[in-house]
Amino acid sequence: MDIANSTVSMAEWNSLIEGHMNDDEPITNLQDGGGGTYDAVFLGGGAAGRFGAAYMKAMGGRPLIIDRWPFLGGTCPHQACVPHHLFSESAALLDRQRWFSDELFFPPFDESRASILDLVNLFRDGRVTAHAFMNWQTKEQLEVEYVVNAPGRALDPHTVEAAGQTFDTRTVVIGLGAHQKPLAVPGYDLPRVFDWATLVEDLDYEPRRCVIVGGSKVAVEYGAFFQAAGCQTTILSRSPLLRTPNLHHVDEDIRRYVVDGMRERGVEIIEGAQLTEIKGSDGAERVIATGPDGETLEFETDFVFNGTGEAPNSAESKKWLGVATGDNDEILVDASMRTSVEDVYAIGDIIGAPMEMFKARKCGMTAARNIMGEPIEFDFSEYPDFLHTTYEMSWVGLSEEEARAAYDHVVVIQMPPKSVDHDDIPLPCAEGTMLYAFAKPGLSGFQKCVIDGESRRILGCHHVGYGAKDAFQYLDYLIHRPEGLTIDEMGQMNELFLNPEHFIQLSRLRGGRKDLVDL
Ligand code: KPC
Repeated sequence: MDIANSTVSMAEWNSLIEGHMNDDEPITNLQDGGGGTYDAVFLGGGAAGRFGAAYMKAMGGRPLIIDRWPFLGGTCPHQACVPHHLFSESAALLDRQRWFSDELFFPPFDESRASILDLVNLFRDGRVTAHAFMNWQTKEQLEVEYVVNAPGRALDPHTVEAAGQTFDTRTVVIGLGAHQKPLAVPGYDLPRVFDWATLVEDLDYEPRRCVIVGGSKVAVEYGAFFQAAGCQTTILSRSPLLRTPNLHHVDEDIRRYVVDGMRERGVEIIEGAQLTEIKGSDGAERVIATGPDGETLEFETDFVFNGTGEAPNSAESKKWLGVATGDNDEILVDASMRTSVEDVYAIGDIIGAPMEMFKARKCGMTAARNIMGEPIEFDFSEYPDFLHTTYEMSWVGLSEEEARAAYDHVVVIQMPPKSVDHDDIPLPCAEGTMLYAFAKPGLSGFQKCVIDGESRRILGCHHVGYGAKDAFQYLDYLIHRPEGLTIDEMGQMNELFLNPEHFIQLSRLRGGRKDLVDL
């Protein structure tokens, strides 16, 4: 189907995408029928490819995106970030309803109305609108050419095939993403074993008893949601929760607040556990694991969730083009996103961790700029991070432990202060925690700012609550500038009171001292 010369409205895109979800008719948006030479063909129209192509077009280049799905945007709006945010926001609301059941204006909490399936269905029924927007924006506003609902294949670094035609290009940019690795135990493929993708594709019953495997973001985020939605959840983690290799700078106090809070809400967390088998006659019914002391553990279940790591989708690109890959199948690139093969670039999740949105999009931009003759490097070794439990947890820079290992005079400003029991202090409080602050102070969150007492520079910021994530994007930029950000500069900022992380006002309370001390 050729749409190059028609304006497709958002509403029309909705039905066009729905209609093509289960067929393989390509949808083409090509200038000159795809003739001539492109500056880059982006294989994969997820966040990395879409942003790379948009940036290249904006620079005056000619990009082409090819994607196997009938929409652009990739897994984010289809199976990953967007449903995750819907579920996490629901978890936070459910959590508040539970704590305030039959108090104030809250009705008695009715667990029968808290349904994972309802929320999955809500997402499934609504996700096409985000897909429609991606297609509409990319064509009408960004003026980028694309072929969707057709897998692409690189024949060599200058020729790509898709939808029955070949395209000439100066470069190929591979952004084909990653997939969930299956659990490496017998029973991994039984019905009722899910991951973040199959959850939204296949769930057709209300889960009651969940076992999650994994100890990082996905395990914690989905575990908190399942529990809040009334599904009794056990998390089996080899390492302490949130102490996994791909997760850096998690402060121990913050981690404990979050993990203890999950336990208090009923999540069973077993650290040092190793999954050995999933059993069941026509679907997962029992999970067998080895416990921290070598004991055998057994759990009844109707819902196993694989929250372990993902693997890059690099096999085909390796076969087509011979690009070099690393130990985890990631395509190896330099800081300009160049692979081992001349004129071939790789971007996003396919180059390995961190598999985060900022990295995907900036990889795309970096490749585009280099291809367009603007040499630039992208270092993503330091970045702000976040996750959700029934709270939002945000962090950037060094944890207190990391700072103490690297600096002689570390000063910590935190809320609640180290010496005060959280049940005795209704702080921090702001958006989303005001009711907790007044009725259940211990639930009002946790925050910490780590400072080098000598240079007075802020080394790290950590927050559990709601609404602080935005600030951490800017804090990341400020503290990682060559000149950094001092407590004195923080104290000069204009707070929008009550601001969720309270960092500005607390810096102002301490900034007058020449010899900085904890607060
Ligand atoms: C609406 C939204 O930003 C979530 S989907 C993101 C896909 S993309 O814009 O291509 O990074």
